[in-house]
Amino acid sequence: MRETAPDLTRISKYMSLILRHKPEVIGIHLDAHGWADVNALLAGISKKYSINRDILEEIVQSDEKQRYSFSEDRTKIRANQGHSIQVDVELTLTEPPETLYHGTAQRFAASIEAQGLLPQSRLYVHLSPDPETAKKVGQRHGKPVIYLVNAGQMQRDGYSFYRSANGVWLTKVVPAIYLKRLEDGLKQP
Ligand code: HQG
Repeated sequence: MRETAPDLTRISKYMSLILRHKPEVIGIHLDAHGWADVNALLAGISKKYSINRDILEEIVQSDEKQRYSFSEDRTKIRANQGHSIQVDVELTLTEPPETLYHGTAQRFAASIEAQGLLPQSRLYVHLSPDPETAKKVGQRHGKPVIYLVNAGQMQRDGYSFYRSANGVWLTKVVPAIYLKRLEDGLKQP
């Protein structure tokens, strides 16, 4: 195991903050498509963490959720999804599978069952392709609860779905009628 591994995680979290939420923390800005200049990003991060082009390449390549992409000429970088700031990362409108999943914490369940899923601070509601991934997402917030999302019916009813470059499903809102709580862990009804 490399000595620097924990630092890479810390730098990656800082990159998520910069590239999804607050580019101003290092005094840079994102363009309309969410791109940041790689050199400006490196200069900004290096005030806090030791980083260079090779380390950045390693973070992008080894990220377990493939959170970041370089532009074709590799002069720019952006987060693939998860933004709270208004950028257009050129998501592809994609036909969803019949069922998608959303993992959340038990304490949000009553509100979700009343209001449906809302994007909260992000631009989209994030949905997972399988219940195991949804469970991990839910666990970030507390005791996990998983919802089945009737994505096929939503699409037939006119809702749009997008798949990010790293395989996360995104949609603007999920009204409560399309949600079904998985009562028993990961067992499907
Ligand atoms: C909840 C991670 C009350 C929602 C993950 C969630 C994901 C409501 C929380 C990505 C609600 C927002 C996004 C309502 C939704 N009432 N609570 N009506 N509607 N909520 O972190 O989906 O590791 O913004 O259930 O893997 O948890 O960062 O969204 O619990 O892909 O790359 O409001 O972030 O990726 O929380 O996670 P978040 P999320 P990264």
